[in-house]
Amino acid sequence: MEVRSGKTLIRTVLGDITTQTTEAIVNAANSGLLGGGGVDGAIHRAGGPQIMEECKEIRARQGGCPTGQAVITGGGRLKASYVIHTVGPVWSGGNRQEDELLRSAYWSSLALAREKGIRTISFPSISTGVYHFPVERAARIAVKTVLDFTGEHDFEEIRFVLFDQRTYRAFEEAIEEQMPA
Ligand code: AR6
Repeated sequence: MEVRSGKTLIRTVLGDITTQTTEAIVNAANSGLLGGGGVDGAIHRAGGPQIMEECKEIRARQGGCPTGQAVITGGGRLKASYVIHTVGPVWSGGNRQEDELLRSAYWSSLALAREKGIRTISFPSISTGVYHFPVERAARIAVKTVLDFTGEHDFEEIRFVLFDQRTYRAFEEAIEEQMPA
């Protein structure tokens, strides 16, 4: 589906984020920045070792990436020129600032992209895999954060790339809910 928020095109796509042609793709990383499973593993496999080299430099410089924040590397062999690595919260019942930290992961990624002059960006569904954040709740937060950000700043396109039908539906429903026709 495609909608507009101000000048920004917001799209949902069912698919694999590693093949997207937006200038940047976002990685659902962990604070250590040393790779892992899920979308993180897929991005490092597809992008090759250069991305990990840059992650290690960031680790050496600043000791990783706290939950809710974001860092940027090149895209290695990916079509995307940049990977923005953000760290979503691990779900532990909802009383440990999980909502705020998830919002912050999306917001920090968008702020960093804007700082770098990036105009098109793809997001996966942060925290809803290994980190077990409930997907409908996460989708509402993701969409709200993108709508709030694009209320202040334009992108050309912000794309949500969802890996399975249930997640795809959750994002579509969140958009329908928050952008009544
Ligand atoms: N393209 C798009 N989405 C994908 C892809 C892909 N190629 N592969 C998986 N997903 P997860 P998290 C979806 O677990 O919950 C890692 O080990 C997946 O189906 O990747 O934030 C990191 O190193 C789900 O909908 O991220 C961290 O330790 C979504 O991406 C930890 O997992 C997020 O699932 C982060 O966990």
